[in-house]
Amino acid sequence: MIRTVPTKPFTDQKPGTSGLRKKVPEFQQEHYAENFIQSIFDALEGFQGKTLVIGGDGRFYNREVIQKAIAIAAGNGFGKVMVGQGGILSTPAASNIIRKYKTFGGIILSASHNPGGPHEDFGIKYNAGNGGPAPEKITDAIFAKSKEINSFKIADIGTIDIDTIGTVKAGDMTVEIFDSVKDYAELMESLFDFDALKKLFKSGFRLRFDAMHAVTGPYAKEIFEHRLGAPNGTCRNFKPLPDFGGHHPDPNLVHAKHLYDEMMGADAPDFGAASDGDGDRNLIIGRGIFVTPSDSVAMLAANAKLAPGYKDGLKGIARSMPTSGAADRVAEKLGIGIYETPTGWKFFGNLLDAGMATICGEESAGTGSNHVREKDGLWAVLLWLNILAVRGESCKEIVTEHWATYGRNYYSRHDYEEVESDRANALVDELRAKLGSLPGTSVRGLKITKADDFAYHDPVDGSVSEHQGIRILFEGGSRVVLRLSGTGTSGATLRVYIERYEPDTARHDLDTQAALADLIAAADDIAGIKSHTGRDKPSVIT
Ligand code: VG1
Ligand code: CO
Repeated sequence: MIRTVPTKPFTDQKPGTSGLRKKVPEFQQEHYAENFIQSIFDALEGFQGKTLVIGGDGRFYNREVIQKAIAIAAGNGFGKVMVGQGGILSTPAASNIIRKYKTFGGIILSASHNPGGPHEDFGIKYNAGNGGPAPEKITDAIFAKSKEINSFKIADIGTIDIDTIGTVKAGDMTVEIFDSVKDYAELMESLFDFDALKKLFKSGFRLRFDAMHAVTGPYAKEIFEHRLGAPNGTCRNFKPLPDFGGHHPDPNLVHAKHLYDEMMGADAPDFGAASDGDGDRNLIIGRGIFVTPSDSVAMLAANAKLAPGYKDGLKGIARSMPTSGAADRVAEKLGIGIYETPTGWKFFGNLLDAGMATICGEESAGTGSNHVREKDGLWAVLLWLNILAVRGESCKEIVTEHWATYGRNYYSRHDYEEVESDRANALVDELRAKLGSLPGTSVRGLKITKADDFAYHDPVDGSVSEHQGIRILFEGGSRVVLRLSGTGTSGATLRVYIERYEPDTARHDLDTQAALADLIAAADDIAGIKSHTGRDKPSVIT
């Protein structure tokens, strides 16, 4: 039986770059999750009788919302839902399932790298039939629907057993519970030289992969240890936990410091990597060298041809605007297109669908390709491994050689988290107001050549996205970018991105923060970061 349950709008449901993210207690309010799921369906058309994919990163409240999503999908007339076993699907795996089985779309439950648990974060997002995050047109429509919602439709189907693989009926709808890992592992096998990787591990190559008690654990175990023969113990923290073991499943130098320390230690493995809550981000650390995500996308693009899936070369590279320009130099050398998009994976979708870009990347540890429509943590690790296997060199050798060829882009991001929203907005407003007066002036001896508020003109559909981050460009290719995060769940997060290009090989082994010190000081002079935020230093430096 299908019930129409009266409800009223929860007006703060603005889905950002990655759907709706809120603290668990907010999601636990009566009808809150139901409202948002119904708003998604209200914003869509033509799904009657079609298939919806449902899965999540296993965080606290995942299983409850999976049940709600199944029942509301049945209430709204979907013909079938495909649910990852145990409610588990990494974000890239979900994207793959949506594409591979030509489904209508999918609902992914995750708050990515944010912590999980009864008082931590939860999230819901919708991915369209191309497997990618819903474009702004759809997220705006979802928001509009969430403002006027007055009921949701739910089928009384009881609790579905999501742990047993198989197909059951739920009212008029079919529910298929499938192996969360198999299709994804097959996709990876189709892209990379698994024989070469097996040989690499057989020769004694040591990988350390930290799943951070998040969703990639089962994927990494299957691929690295079972299919590629890496020794048992290669994968650490591989059991997904609802609270990620009490840690932030954020693969950066702060939250994966133990991995960094191990990789810099005396008995470091050859290669270290980690992934985030929902499996779309990656951290890459070679023995004795951390690879910044901006460098990683450039290096993967430069060497992609060495992997079977990319042997014919790349169509183009796309990077988000705050990501360093390292990839631009690779694109130039390869003679292929380079595209600069706003922050957030959804902006890559059109370029990938149109065959204009093959590899995409963001400074926030997201790298991926046209194999799915999300960034993909394990994909990045496997491409690195494939490159290491073919070149027979260490990660450090590959990185230093890359810098020698292209120059080095020193790069860092400073985050000021949980700043009062009014203060963060005041900073941005004041900065915006003076952008016109900056070019031609010098700060700390650095000459500003250009200052603007980034607007993106999508070359495929012509849509325009404005106010995507303030850029201050200096002579010589240095740059400071400031923007407010769209994914935080309390207060505002100010992100300051700092970049300096260094062509001189003799100056490629400086400490990053030292190499950027004058730009960091200049950014504060220009934007009044300390005075506006009331902080004397960033909360996170990556
Ligand atoms: C952050 C990152 C951005 C990324 C987004 C989603 O956004 O900066 O690059 O696409 O998170 O990542 P923001 O607005 O907080 O800066 V995750 O791993 O959700 O999917
Ligand atoms: Co993520």
